Amino acid sequence: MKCALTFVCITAMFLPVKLTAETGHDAWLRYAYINDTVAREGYADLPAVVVGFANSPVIVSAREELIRGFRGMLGRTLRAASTLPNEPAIVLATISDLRAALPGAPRIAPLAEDGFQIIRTGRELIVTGTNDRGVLYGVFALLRAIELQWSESELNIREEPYAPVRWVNEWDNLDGTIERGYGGRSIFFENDNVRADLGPVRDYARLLASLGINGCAINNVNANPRVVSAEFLPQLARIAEIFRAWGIRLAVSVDFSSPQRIGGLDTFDPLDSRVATWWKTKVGEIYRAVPDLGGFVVKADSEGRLGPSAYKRTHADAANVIARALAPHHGLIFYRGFVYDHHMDWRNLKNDRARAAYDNFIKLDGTFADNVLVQIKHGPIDFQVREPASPLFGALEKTNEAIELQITQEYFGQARQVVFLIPMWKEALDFDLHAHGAGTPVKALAAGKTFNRPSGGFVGVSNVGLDANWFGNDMSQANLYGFGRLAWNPNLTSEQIIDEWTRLTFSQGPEVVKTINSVQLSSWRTFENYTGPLGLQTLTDIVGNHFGVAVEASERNGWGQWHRADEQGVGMDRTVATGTGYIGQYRPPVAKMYESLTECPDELLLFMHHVPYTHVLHSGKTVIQQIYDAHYDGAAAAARYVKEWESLNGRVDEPRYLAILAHLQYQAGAAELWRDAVNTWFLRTSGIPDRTGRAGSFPGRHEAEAMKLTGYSVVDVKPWEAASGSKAASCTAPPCAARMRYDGTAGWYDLYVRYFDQNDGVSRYRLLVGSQLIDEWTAADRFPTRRIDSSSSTRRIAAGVALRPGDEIRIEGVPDGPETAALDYIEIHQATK
Ligand code: GCW
Repeated sequence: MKCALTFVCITAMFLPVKLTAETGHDAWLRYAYINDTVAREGYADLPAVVVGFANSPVIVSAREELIRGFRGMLGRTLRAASTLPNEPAIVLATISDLRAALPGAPRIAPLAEDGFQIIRTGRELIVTGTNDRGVLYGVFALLRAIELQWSESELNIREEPYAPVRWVNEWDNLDGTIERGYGGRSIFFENDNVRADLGPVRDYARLLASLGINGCAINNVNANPRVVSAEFLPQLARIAEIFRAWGIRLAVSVDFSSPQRIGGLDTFDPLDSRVATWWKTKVGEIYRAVPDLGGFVVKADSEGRLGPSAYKRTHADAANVIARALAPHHGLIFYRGFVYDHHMDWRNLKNDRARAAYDNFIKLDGTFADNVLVQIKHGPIDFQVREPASPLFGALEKTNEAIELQITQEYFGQARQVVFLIPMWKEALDFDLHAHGAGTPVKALAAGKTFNRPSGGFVGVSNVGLDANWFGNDMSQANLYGFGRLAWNPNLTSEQIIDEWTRLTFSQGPEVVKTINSVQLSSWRTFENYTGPLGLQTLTDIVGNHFGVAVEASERNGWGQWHRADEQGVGMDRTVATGTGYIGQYRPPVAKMYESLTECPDELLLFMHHVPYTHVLHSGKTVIQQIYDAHYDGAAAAARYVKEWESLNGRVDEPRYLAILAHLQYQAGAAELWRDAVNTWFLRTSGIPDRTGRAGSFPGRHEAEAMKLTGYSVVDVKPWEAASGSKAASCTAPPCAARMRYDGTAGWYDLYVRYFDQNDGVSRYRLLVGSQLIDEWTAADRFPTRRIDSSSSTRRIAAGVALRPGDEIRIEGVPDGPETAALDYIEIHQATK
């Protein structure tokens, strides 16, 4: 029924819709009721019965999902049947079952494993696939299409996955913590056992299956060997059973020294026959408990993990001994290419961690068993804000590969900031490495297409936790969604992916879609601008929590994330001519581009070259000016996100609206902190002023250390750029107060208080003008530090305060435990509202 333009209709269009509060737990599978009557009625002709041929757990999941989706989106409960009824039906069947059950059904052209086809015949709606999984994927595609309001005729969909391997890894520890996880504790483990309640695992498996993800390694690559001990296997079997119903194969990370640590042998030498026998027996035992185990992930000789080097054996020796044990069971081993020396001499200008993966693996090409995949991080270092694609993808011709992408935002604000990673991954996936002439993008190499490999694909490090919304930030869910969509079809664009995600996760409302898409799509560039432009890498505390800013944390240590910024210049010289030779690991057309100062793209300049600050970029700006400007641009964009999000008040359900608003407000403050820290560092180090005069000048700012302090003492903050003026006021002898006299003109002002919220107490703050209490708050956020530094630095804005010359502005701090209600500064700005 079309809505004629009557008074009732017009009023109805503008009446605020009461939005149901949401937790984010259903992510993009909310199946929100389609309010648009016309769109909903478009599906009125769809059959009312769903028939699932075969009673396999996957087909049952598919049928139940369809019922759930229809009920939610269309308000109709489909009848479930196991044989064809006397009326039109939605038929769920594999291609072979379909032939038997519905001989008149159209012929389906051959499809790759896990592929599916949806066919609307005059009577039936058929969802078929090469296997049960394909049928399930078809159901999810159908439901997605309905939620996106495709027309009924568009429901004829045929898809095949780009690659056979579409896995996620979880870095969960058996004690329930998660390495680099920001969404709460493990959904799998607790107190060294598998959790009693696996409800969240079921919900997670459903999310993964909706994207076509078909494998999940559930424990940290820094593996506890106990995960494959005899007493643990029945526990793994419980998780495998849940995964099975969603077409997901369970996998585990194993410790390479297991034969010694849990096997009772005195060795784990991969060439020792006792070790080979141990792996065979152990693998047999595991497959008895989990017959469809996907396989193992192995991190060896990396960041302190034991590996084949202990016996002077190669990575191929190591991978193959386990591969031979897995092969009879069709198990795969993902051997991580993340192997490097973290004790490198930083003074040697020829040393280079970026070289490590290639140098370690190239000589082994062709020696790995067919069920080994070398799992390679997308860039040569470690998920930095900007890296080139790893040259190893283009170098291995006779080895299976998988690309490792990091969904969890370890180096991207740890779910406290919005960073949509898909545009970054797309750049890597689409980058042509010229491995076999032109036309060999990373995605084709990783999927095994270029060199016709038996296996290959995509691995995403996801690290979801028990938080209702999985990641600690609803916006971060877009990265898991995007990973899964790209693993299925890397030819999708970032724009397509975010548009689907926003509509499914929030709403079809044009303002919502436009605003969220634009924030997400620009967020990587924004984050790069204030955390590491020009290929500098992320200027974070790389030896600590990877969260706050610490420009020199990368230098003068063995970890090899050097940017070599000093008084004269900045950047790593990785050229063949004068540098580490890393660029020589690329095939000639790519190497030629990176080697040349004039051809190297600006955004990777400092990753490839060491240049003076006055070097002029393609944009016509000098390097130093670009550093300054990028930081101002990034901080301005982050501030805009808050305003843009505020325009959605009332258009997004309140709990998610408020939670995301709080993250964006934090992010805007963090971007400002990074801007000031990095720019001050470069200003001081280079001695070259910002030609716009912004860097180093902070209008309206009053340092806490310059205020009249009682109970507070002034402390040095380290690294020096982490606090404004390098100092903070820390409350050591309460009661504590910091006072200043306002001497500006009378008017309305916003007061920005920058303070430190350590994670070992809940301090309280009060902001007063004269004797009037303006604002009070507690420092109860979760930041990864106990120290007064850039990781604990955050800000509170008291907006719209009337100030008169002579007013006293006072902040009172009440410390709690070791947390000292510390203060950095107050800034007074003209009110914006
Ligand atoms: O990025 C680094 C992380 C480590 C991680 C390692 C890896 C699991 O900081 O926490 O260890 O990479 O990928 O193995």
